[in-house]
Amino acid sequence: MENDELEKETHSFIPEEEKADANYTEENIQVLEGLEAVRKRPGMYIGTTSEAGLHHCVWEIVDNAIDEALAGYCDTIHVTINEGNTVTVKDNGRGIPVGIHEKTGRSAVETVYTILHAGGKFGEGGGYKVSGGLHGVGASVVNALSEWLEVKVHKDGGIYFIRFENGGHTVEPLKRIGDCDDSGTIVTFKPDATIFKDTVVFNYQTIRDRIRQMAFLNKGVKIILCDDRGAEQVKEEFCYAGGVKEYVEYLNRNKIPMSEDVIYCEGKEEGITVEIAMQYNDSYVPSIYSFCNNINTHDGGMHEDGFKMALTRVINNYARNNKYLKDNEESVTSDDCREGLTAVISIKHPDPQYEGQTKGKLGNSEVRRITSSIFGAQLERFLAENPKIAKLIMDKVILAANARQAAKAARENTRRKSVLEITSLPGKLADCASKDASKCELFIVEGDSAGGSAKNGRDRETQAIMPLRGKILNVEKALPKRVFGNAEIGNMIIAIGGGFGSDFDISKIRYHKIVIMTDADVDGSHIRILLLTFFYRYMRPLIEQGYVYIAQPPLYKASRGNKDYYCYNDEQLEVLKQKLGPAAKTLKLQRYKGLGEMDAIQLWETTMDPEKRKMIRVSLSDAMEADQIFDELMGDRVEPRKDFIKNNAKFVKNLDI
Ligand code: 0RA
Repeated sequence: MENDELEKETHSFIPEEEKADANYTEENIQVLEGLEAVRKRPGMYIGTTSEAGLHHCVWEIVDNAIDEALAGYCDTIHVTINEGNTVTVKDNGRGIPVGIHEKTGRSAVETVYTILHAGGKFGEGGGYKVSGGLHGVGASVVNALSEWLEVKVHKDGGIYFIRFENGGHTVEPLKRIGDCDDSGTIVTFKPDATIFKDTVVFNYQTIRDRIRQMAFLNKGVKIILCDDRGAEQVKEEFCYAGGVKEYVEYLNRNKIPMSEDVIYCEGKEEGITVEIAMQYNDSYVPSIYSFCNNINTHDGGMHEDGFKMALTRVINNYARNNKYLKDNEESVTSDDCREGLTAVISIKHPDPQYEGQTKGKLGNSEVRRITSSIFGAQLERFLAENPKIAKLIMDKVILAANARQAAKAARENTRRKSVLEITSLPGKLADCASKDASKCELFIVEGDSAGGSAKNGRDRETQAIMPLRGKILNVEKALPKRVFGNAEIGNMIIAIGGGFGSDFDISKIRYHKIVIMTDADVDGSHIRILLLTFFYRYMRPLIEQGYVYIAQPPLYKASRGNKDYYCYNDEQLEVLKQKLGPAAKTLKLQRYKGLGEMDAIQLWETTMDPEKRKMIRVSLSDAMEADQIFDELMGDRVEPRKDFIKNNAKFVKNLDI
């Protein structure tokens, strides 16, 4: 039928000029005005014309293929970054309809790519667009912002082709260029450099990360990513039969999961699909990621609320029914239930409403009830069927509840104390002279001996020293509860001066650099983990605003004659040896087992002197990244070795041998 219509157009007896006129309807004027509007204000449609906007174009085209997959007609998508910085997205779906569209008098393909509000809703049961993005205008927006764009459709035995240039102007109408026995759609576009002024170069990592996420969120869809720009083709394939379940395993890859099992549930009510996976790990931080129609709802919303409600309700019920909580004990809170929980909540909604300043919050109120009921029922069943895992969960949640109650008691204690002794700073603190917080640094130093060296070596004007006894490293597991019983931590809270928890007031802190200085061994890394976790949980703005640092003491001192070289890692030592050549044999090498082995002058020169020291700033800018960085800092195995190559290069340059 569609082919007949196509025939009609190409072989009609109406003279060419008249035909052009006849087709120059109001709709066609609207078309050009529509695409022109996109070019005038691209930001309205893709947010920005920076690198992010450039990539947004790729997401829009990929979204269309994903929609075809979600409709059940496509299982493989190829995304290729071509030489010359064009991108091709190929799917094996039904192919975009090629027949003449009733309203526009143009082929459906042309209509989709040129009319701003032509969604996927033509043809029977076209279905809704669930992959977020621009709700069906994506194709035309990308076309409007492209130097050129080509579409090939394989459908009903024919290959059809159309090309647009210069912001979506049809070069010539859709035409049949060959035969085929498969079906699908192939779109290639070249972003317009006059629109994307910052860059038109696609970033492989950016595309890879999003494609991987898309594959996690749309289970079973195989997405093959190729980068054909370099001398050697880069090719990666993403396909996850387990969907969000595998996503959670991936997110927990650097953590130690509480149990191998990932709790997974899926359901559909009132046309809304809900998919949730969760797994606890040995950390204290919740990592909950929610999505609606494959878009990250970073400010949560009704699906997240429904999930949290059900989680808290089901855990409390199970705890009471199975005597983990006694009748006279108070219920666990929602926060208690989320400590160390990694979860992915993904829903698909035909008509999502987004709220909030950045539209990152899902507002549809029915979603809360539906998510809560689907997830609640399946979690309840899981706990009943898996009592061993249920026990691990109950123990963890109740530990969190106890810790919270202990913290509350400690807070009340601290408050009472601070009223009485409001001016007294801890005796162990060697404070600095300056009262200008923006210039002041607090070094938290492992061990009294290193603390002594630090006190003697420091710049008294701006550097304060707070030694910590090694003992607190035992609190590793039962963290918050014992933390508050710990005098050292109490001293630290008073020294920093901004309070803690929900009362924490960053405007009151006494130092704008809090530097953790521990030995480069396992104990040192435990203390660092403890302190970081403590700051993250109880003084989070300190980390969020970049006030926390990790000092980098050297690992080796290598001496030759009267020259000393400090090496901060094994790689640097290797570089030094190579640089010295045969003379390396005469090096006297000292491996520092702890900060305590350095005298005051050495500690100042290598680790504390603002002119020479290297420090790592602990930054947790957004939750996703925070999680990753935290993993790196928390992991026993992976030391925070940033920009190793860069540091090394610098090191080599400064060597005057
Ligand atoms: C609407 C209806 C039909 C296919 C599509 C949309 C479709 C759109 C895109 C965009 C990228 N790839 C696509 N694949 C399919 C099916 C109409 C029919 O049954 O012939």
